Amino acid sequence: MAIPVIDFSKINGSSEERAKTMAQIANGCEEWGFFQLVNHGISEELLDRVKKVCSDYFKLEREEGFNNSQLVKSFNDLAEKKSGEKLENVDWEDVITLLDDNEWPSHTPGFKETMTEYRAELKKLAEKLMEIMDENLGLPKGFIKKAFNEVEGENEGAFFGTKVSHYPPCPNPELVTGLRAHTDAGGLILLFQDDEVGGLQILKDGQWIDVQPLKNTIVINTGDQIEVLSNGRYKSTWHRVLATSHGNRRSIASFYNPSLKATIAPAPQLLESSSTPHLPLQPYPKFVFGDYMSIYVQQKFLPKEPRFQAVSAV
Ligand SMILES: O=C(O)CCC(=O)C(=O)O
Ligand SMILES: [Fe+2]
Repeated sequence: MAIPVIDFSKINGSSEERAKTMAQIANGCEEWGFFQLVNHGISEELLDRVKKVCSDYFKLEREEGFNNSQLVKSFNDLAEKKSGEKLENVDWEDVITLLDDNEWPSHTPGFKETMTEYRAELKKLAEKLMEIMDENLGLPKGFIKKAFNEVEGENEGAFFGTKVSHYPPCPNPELVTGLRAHTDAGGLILLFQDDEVGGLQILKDGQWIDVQPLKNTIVINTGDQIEVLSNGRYKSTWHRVLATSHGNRRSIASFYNPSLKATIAPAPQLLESSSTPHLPLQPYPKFVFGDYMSIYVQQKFLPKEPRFQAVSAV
């Protein structure tokens, strides 16, 4: 079993090709919560530069710090004991999050320029995909974007962040997780994962299955806010990253999330059984996204349902 791989260029093809691609994306959203795009329109030349600057950045500015970190010390202590005990409540990863106005790493040539260009491209791709989801869900064009960007009729701007992660080789990968299992809090996530070193898995029908590395594809998944907005038609999917003993896995996840001030609720058009065949047993709440995030930071690695309940009580 492998997650769907979709040729995104066909969305601009003949009307049959477009309809088929729309249906593939609908299936990816409804049945998997994850799919991979090939021919997504981001140039190979840009992707090659992104890979280079991110790997250079880790080598030049992060690797030494990672090797001397408390995480690695605790891990080595535990591994020496040979008790078989796992290192809990931590992730074997090194992370930096980029926004447009962050302080940029200064010792890696081309990092800021390349990542700024990459982020702009990915944001456009996210907005295209959200329009496709609008159409597939029977919502007016621009509905999801508006829900994420607007606060009381004013454009507040969605939150668009990019998380650059490295999962360095781990001498005893059975004793720690690369990134513990979770669903993503936000809206749409666009992941550029390593060409070769795997480790990302999703939970599908009770089984963990690999998100197979495919060179220069973009993996798409939907977060908790799309689940709420779609009234449960598009569920956020559990995923995790396994640590590996070989290779330094690079992954770059861009998150198109609501503004922290945006109000999120199921779309009114999707509240009826005519539009949503499997109406949720427990109705989804209406809340301000910032309140959801306050709960999420405490409960990221726990099931989402208690988060939905907790935020409805805020
Ligand atoms: O590194 C990956 O492949 C996944 C990262 C991820 O799931 C996350 O940052 O939420
Ligand atoms: Fe995630």
